[in-house]
Amino acid sequence: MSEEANKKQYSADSIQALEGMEHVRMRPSMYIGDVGVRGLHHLVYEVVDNSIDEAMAGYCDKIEVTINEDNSITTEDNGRGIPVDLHKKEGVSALEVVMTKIGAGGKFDKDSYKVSGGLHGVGVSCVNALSTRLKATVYRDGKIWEQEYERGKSLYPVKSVGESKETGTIVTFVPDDTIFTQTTEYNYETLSNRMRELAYLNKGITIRLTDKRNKDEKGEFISETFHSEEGLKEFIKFLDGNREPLIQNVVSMEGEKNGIPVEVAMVYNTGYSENLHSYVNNINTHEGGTHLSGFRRGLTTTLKKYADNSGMLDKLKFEISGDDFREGLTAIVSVKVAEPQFEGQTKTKLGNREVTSAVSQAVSEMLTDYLEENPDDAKQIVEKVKLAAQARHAAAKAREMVQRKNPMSVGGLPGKLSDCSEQDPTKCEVFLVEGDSAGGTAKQGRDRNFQAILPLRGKILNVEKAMQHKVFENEEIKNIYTALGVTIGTEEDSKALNLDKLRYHKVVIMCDADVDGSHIETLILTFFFRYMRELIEGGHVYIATPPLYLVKKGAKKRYAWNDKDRDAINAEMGGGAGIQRYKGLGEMNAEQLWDTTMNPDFRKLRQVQIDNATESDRIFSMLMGDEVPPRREFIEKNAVYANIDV
Ligand code: 0RA
Repeated sequence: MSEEANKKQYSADSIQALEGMEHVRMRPSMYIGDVGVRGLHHLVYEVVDNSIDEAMAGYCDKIEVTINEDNSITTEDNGRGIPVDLHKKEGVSALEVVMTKIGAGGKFDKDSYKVSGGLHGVGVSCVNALSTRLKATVYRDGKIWEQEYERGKSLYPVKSVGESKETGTIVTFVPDDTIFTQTTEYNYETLSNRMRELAYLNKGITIRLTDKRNKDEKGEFISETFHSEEGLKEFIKFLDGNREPLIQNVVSMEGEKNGIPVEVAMVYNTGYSENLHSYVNNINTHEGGTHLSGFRRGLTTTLKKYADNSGMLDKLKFEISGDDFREGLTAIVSVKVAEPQFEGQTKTKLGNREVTSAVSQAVSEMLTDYLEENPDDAKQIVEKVKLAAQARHAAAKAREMVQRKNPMSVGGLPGKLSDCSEQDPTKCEVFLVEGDSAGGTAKQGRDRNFQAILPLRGKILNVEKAMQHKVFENEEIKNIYTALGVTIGTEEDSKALNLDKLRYHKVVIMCDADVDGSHIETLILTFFFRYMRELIEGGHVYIATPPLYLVKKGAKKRYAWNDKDRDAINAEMGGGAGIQRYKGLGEMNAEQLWDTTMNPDFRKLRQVQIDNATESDRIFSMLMGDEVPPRREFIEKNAVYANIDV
């Protein structure tokens, strides 16, 4: 190429690079999912993923993440350091290319083993584009190198600022508040859960998280160090620690099948729910996919074969179904796939066909060995499967009853439901209200055009501790199902939910603002989480927040949702206002309830989101399970539910 052509080529490429970075700023959601709390935290995961890649390639074993006082983030690792030599095509340092070119990603060498790379796999340049400032410091080739950027543009060429024998990369970034307009404040708990998860998924690495915004009693910064020697085996003990084990051992395996690294760990508990967690390249695949199918297949065939040979099921009069093998099962499946295909609504379902048989084989081998070596455990498991099959049989009957029309009500809807007149589900809301009396007030106060009311009598069943057929037989739960218009259960998966006919796109839980109210709220959320998770994931579940106080002076009346607002309003009114503390919904009249809690123009609805499904599972099993001490400890520590982010 002539020098002229060369120049032209270079500037053309750099324009493209610029466009790439501009595009990230123009359409950030395309790269990091959203620009809310999730997207903000995603920036950290993106950088840490690169460090994890280094660790998986065998070059790094320490990662430090720091939330700085100003909510900027610093990550530091002891990997090889981002290369700083001249990038021939771009004519600048490789570091600059990695930081400022979209799609340059991490490794240039196609053969290098790269399987991580974040949910969207967009690379650090994306973090750079979405930060007002970023500074990269690289320890490599005996020197310390540095470059800084402003909204993705380098401020000066990479320079050497000192000498060092160490290797590694330090990145500090300030999220751009013109992009993350909702908030730029990091949540320690959210980052802590993710770092813990990463440490379990990548054993041997030490990850330290420090929060420089807060100090503990000893005057030291809040900090945690995560490290796991046994990986998934320890992860599952952490996850299932609040449930009573059926067998004492963790069944686990780690290996490679058809070139795909597979890790599996499973335990059985005495409960009735099935808790499967699956990961692809450290990403939680909520929607499952081929690796999970492989796990199910391997589990079912192996256990079925064992059970048939044992003769323990000889007297059973009906077929065992796949579900029966998974009652009381908690399992984690983690695979590393070089070119993962993600499908599904939230792009968290693995599509790669070849993975199914790899996982299925791995599970069969692992389980066959285990059952042979542990006949007592094997017997316990088969007994449990048998019980599950019998219970399922009963549940199927109960479900038939739910779906058959209830003669007590009109048009198959529960008699207690006060429906709205609007028929378009996207415009409709249903309030699940604690108690008949508050239900009555809500019924008077609502806008009957689009708001329906379903009163619930007292506490609904704790589904965490109940067998499936008890859940389907429960009166209040039946009412919820039928009111929402969803169908539940199919042949192969009794928990599959059909949301096509969802009658209301907003489902609002409205309880008293007291201990009982929050308990009922948790019971309903547990039910949704275990049996209708898609409803939460679809963004349909909300929590109403009634005010805590009425502040009154003369003809002036204002509501307050917390103590601070109460005092501020009182001060605004010149002090000495009368203050009424609402203990429950029942103390408000219809008009007040409408004004404060139901009127879309003024109410404060909180949308329920699942931030980290694995951690949410652990929390629900703790909140609603048998073990009292961890629950008390948790409730004392957290006024709100940590990861069931409401
Ligand atoms: C490009 C190539 C190589 C490593 C990295 C990037 C890298 C990126 C980050 C981001 C945070 N920490 C990181 N560590 C490394 C390969 C380096 C080589 O071949 O020597």
